[in-house]
Order: sequence, then structure tokens, then C-alpha cells
Amino acid sequence: MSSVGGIDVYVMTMRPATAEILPGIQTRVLTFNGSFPGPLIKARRGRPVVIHQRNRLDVPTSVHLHGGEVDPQHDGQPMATIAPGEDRTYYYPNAQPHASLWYHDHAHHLESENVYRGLSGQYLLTDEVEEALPLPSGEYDLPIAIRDANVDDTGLHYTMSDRNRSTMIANGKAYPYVEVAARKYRIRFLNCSNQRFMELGLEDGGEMIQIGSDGGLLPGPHPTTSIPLSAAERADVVIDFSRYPVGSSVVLRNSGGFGNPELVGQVLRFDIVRTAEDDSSVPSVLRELPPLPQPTAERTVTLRMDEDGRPDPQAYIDEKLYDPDRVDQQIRFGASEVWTVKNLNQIAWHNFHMHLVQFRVLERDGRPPGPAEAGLKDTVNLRPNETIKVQATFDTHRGSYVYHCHMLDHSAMGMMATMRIS
Ligand SMILES: [Cu+2]
Repeated sequence: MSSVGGIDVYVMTMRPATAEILPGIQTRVLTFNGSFPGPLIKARRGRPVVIHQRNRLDVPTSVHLHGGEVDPQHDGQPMATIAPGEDRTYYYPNAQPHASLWYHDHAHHLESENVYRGLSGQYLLTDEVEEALPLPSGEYDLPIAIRDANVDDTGLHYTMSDRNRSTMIANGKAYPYVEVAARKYRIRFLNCSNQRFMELGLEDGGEMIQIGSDGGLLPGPHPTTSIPLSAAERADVVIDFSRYPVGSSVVLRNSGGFGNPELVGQVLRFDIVRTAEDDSSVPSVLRELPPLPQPTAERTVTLRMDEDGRPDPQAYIDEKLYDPDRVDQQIRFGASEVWTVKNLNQIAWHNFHMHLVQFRVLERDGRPPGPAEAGLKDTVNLRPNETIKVQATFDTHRGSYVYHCHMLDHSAMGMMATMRIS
């Protein structure tokens, strides 16, 4: 990274590399700068980031900053691809409040496989609101990206909607041991799976304090023993390891999604290896969210995929396959809209992600959302037959953006649409 005139400039090369996902076995993956997952980027509000992306893979790519408020030409749209051998420069203004963002491939029909093979990384945007709080920071602020994969000593195997992605991978390693001090840590969980729903918890049922979600800090801390995370969602939690003796361990478990619990149930092991000073704390008020404006429009969106066992299932928004040449929603710049989103499937889970905006969850099946969904969100989970209401305000950028299911196997099957803000 170099800094030029108040802008942080990065050069990233997307290229094949090998990673030691399973101990002692080199697996071919797709990377940013040879790193699996991609390099962590730290950004600060008011300080733009420019990333020169060089595509040295043999497939087209498009790099999307998930949760970022950016101009359409820098949003990494499905059709705005970087051909193999070509470069593209992305400009991220970082004008929005702090948030735990991530970047990943979004090339049309290829995003599912490209992300699966490794094209994703975390991007932590901070601001003065967050920095003023006494939360654990520096080496005690730990980003952990979790995903599943079908991987063995012959490689990383991709097939659409594979139910055999039974190896859990945290920060690029299967079941790693993470050394921690006996004190509080802030952990930024990202579910970067293609489609796995996760339910994360400590094996001893120990408390975690959720302090943030997709769009930054929650209004107040939420003590819990279980963190549900659908694909692309983030949870920011504080875990106090001082309750464990030095020399002991605690396993982070997953109880969500398909597969043999003996395999998909274990994510990583925290090894408590030393004591450390701790002057951090979790305040009872974390941030103040702006009041919701009076809505100016209401829309309904339906999600459905073929689930009758046909050989080549497709997935739809409002019963239509994604067509990059079609505008599905026309939105007035400045509007604040309530979107009712319904999962029409009886078996399949989905989730709902809008580019450009951090929205608020108003209702889940007619009830107010739980404390974990009380902050700013860009992705929400939808169980079969579930309906959610969200409110989004479109007052930052004009142009066309997509919204889609973030189970990337589903978006690649067509569950994506376009909104135009003008
Ligand atoms: Cu879906």
C-alpha cells in the first residue's frame, strides 16, 4: 500500500496460487496477491482507497466491495468484468460510517465458483464513533472469515449447490488452532461460504457479546451463546477468554447447514496461551442510529428457486431470471423505501442482499427483529416461507445496482435483479 494525497493506493494481482488448507497438502486456489483468503484491508472514513486490480487468471472477474457505498462504475457489477490479462481500478470513497465490509468476485455466472476458489477478503472500515469506544483493538481485534468447502488431497472441488462441502475453513485453514491471551478479544466473523447457513457458538456454551453486524456497531451489546450467520453476513463479537485458565482450549462450533456434524460442527480451536493486560470494555451504548425517515414508497420482492428435483434448477426474483439489460425497480434518488421480501420456497433457504445501501430490518414474519438485527444490515436471512420487511434510503449515489440472493449458487442460477436510482 502507498499513500498519495490522502488516498491509500493498493495494487492487487488476481492469480492462481497454492494454499495449505489441509495440513501438509498444497491445494490450488484463486487469490488476490497469492493470499487465501485475500489480504485484509483497513480503511478509515473520509480517507478513500484505490485498488488497482490486475486479473492474471484465465477467467473474467469483477471485484465488488460488499456493503460499500460506491459509484456504479466502481461497484464490481456482474457485467463490468475484467478480462484475463486486463486491469481495472476501483475507487472506494469511504464516506459511509464504520462497517465490517468484504470484497469478492461478482462476475456474472462465475461469482459462485470464483469466490469458492478463493476470491474474497475482509475490508474493515473504521470511523471516529468506533474509535472513541474502549473496545478491544489492535492485536486483540481479530478478523475471522469462515467458509465451507469440498476439499481433499486432490484439490478443491466445485459443483453447483454441492451438499458435500463438509470441511470448515477459517482464515484459509481447516480447523486451525488460534492462540489467544486470557483477556477480551473483538472478533469479526464473516461467513464467506457460497451458501452455508452457520450457527456459531462456543463448545462450553460460553457467552459471546455481539456488538456489531454487517453495517457496523449495534445500538447496544447483545449477550448470546449463538450467532446465526447466513452467507455474506458479518457478526462482530467480544469474547472474554479470561474466564478460561491459561493452557486450556475452547472450540468454536457450528450447528448450521448440511453435513455430518462431526465434520461441519467444528470450526476452530482457541488456545488460551498467556495472560495479558486488558483495559478494554464493552459500553452499554455503542452507537446511535439515525431515526428512520417516513417511507416514500413500498415494494414487494419474491425469491423462489426450482426445488422439484429437476436436473437444471433455476432461481428467480419476482419469477424472473436475472437479465442485465432489464431494470427491475426504478427508484427516485433520495427515496426511503420499505421492501417486503418473501421466500416462496418450502425447503430452500435464501438471503437478500442489496448493493449500495445499508438498510434496517423492520419486521421478520410480522414481528420486530431480534437484537442481532437491530443495527445496519446489507444481507438478511430468509428461512422457507419467511417474509421480512426492510427499509433502505437511496441518497448517496445514482445509477444501476443489483440486489440478489447471496447464496452465490442461487445468484449464479438467476436469483438477481437490477434497481436504478435516478
Ligand atoms: Cu437463495
